[in-house]
Amino acid sequence: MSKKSEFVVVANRLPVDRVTDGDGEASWRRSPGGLVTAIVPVMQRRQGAWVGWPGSPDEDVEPFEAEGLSLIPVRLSARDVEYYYEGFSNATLWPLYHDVIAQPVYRRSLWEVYERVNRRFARAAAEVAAEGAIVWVQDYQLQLVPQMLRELRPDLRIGFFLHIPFPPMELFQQLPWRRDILYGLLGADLVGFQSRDAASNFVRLCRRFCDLRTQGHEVMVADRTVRADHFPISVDANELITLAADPKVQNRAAQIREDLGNPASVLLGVDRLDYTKGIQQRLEAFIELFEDERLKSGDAVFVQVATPSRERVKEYRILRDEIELQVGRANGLYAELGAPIINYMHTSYTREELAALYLAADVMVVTPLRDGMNLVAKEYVACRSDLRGALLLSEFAGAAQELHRAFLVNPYDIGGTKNRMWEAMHASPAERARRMRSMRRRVIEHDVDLWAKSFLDALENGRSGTAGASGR
Ligand code: ADQ
Repeated sequence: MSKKSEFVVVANRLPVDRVTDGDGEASWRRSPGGLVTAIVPVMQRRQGAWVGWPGSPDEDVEPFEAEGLSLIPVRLSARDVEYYYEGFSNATLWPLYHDVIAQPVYRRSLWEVYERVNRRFARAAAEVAAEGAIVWVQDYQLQLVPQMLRELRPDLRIGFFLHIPFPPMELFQQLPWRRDILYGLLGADLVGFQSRDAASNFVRLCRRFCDLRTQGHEVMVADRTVRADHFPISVDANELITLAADPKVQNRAAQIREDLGNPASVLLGVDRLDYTKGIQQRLEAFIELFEDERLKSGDAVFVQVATPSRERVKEYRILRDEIELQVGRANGLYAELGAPIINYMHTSYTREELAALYLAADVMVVTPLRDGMNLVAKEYVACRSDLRGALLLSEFAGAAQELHRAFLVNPYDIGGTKNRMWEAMHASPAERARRMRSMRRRVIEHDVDLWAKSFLDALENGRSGTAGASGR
């Protein structure tokens, strides 16, 4: 590899998807999503490179340029995908880091592949990074990369950001490879989390399981100081405001309401189909309002959009079946001909269609059992310049730390959720506007640009305990 980069992002996936046109011609298109939108401008300014998996197993892809980015593919075999991605990342770490909502799988064979694949990512990053470059590693699939990279390239300035929660001691303690993960992360100069609690959990665990000295948010490792801090991620508020102001999107929102039969209340859920998102619990609360005869068909419609996700992992298949059974049963009991009480869509939507759905919804229902942040809550708030929507938000979403004026709920408490849902549906326009105005201020001021900038400023300017940072 000849061309070296001053700024390198390392993530499980490359920020582009392969698309094939009508003539069978394949090309790469930038993936949708906040992370990509936030980081791409920074990369363009700094000759950035992005290291990641292109998305199909057993395929060798040469480094290439797309969307003005330098992309460095990492090859994964079908077995790697099964053991490292579906296995250790999504069947071990994901449930463990989300309060053990599902039972984590602890298998040595998964761990071994996780380690091997992390090393491959670290090598690829080491090869492409210029002397003293900034390397920003993303998320739970790559927690060993910081340490592996530091061993290969002590001159680099390494940052790590975890997009999901970081569990407390009582849970993390279960992980047979707990020390390896902690030391993996400690290879970074700065370890970023979504919440203050997550950062504190990490520091406490380093003290307890690695016997390291800590002070406030800093951990002393040999001759270095590693800083742990929180950087709550956000959305591109301007993009969403523009989208929501587009007459095409607004007309589509009106059309959606009409298609739903213009009920008094439209409630909306938008999630990856994941057991952490609390989809069953929120639908249960909604269905009980019919059972209790507080609602009848025509009063309210729930639109649940569930993006297909991780369908090769067993828990996800079971969850899909359970939700589909629940929806079918509820409609069977309470719907009238041509007017289901729950509209369930197992599909992905464009940004325009999502914005139209947000505008059509009187109550946005975001009730995860645990969530690092939850961008859907912030997207909804950004879209509602009209101040007319209400947000029902779980206390267990990172977003609840910032959006205090949402209708907050404990999603495990079905009775409480049901009453709060009712309250949100019947709140006066003045109350909705008051709450929404305050939440919008937060989301607009703390957008995704500020998130990326805060992290990178802290990484570049933060105190470094080592000469390895090469004078930066
Ligand atoms: P996720 O668990 O994927 O992210 P979330 O933050 O809600 O959860 O982001 C989902 C994104 O996908 C949103 O931008 C949303 O608009 C989009 N999306 C969802 N359903 C869609 C659909 N049907 N069609 C199109 N787009 C859809 C992880 C963590 C979160 C954390 C983020 C970012 O679990 O806690 O907020 O990373 O750090």
